[in-house]
Amino acid sequence: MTQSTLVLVKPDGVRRNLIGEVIARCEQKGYVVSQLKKLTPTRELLSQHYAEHEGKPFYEPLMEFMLSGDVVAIELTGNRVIEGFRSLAGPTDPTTAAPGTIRGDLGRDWGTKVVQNLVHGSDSEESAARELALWF
Ligand code: D4T
Repeated sequence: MTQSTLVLVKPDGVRRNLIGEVIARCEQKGYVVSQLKKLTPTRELLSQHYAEHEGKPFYEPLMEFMLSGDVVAIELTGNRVIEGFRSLAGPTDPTTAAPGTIRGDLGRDWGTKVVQNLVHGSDSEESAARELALWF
């Protein structure tokens, strides 16, 4: 069951020159980069991407953060890649994400209103299909 997932290197990852590090971890795990692009996302694209979070206290800071610079969008492919990439990324909070994960090794709390956690990965097949259609 080959799957694809949407991986985003968020503006903090791009600013810190970690695009290659994120891609290297994906490729070393054995997943394949099927599509790749760097872009400045629009508010419209982000509001669709984060529709589930609209109205939450961290929504506006999240939008501002995601609009603060370029993002790299990646279609990553392989068997069970949706759960596989989320395992590589680690949990949302980089302070407690385990060492060995992208967020655990490379992220921390910077005291910002919204957590800056370097990457996004789709959380289900439905999300992956929806998000890949939005970004590619
Ligand atoms: P994404 O979607 O960006 O891969 O992150 P997660 O899957 O790990 O987390 P999410 O969708 O629940 O949250 C999106 C984004 O909002 C930030 N956030 C989230 C936050 O600052 N405070 C919070 O309480 C939550 C839940 C972090 C990621």
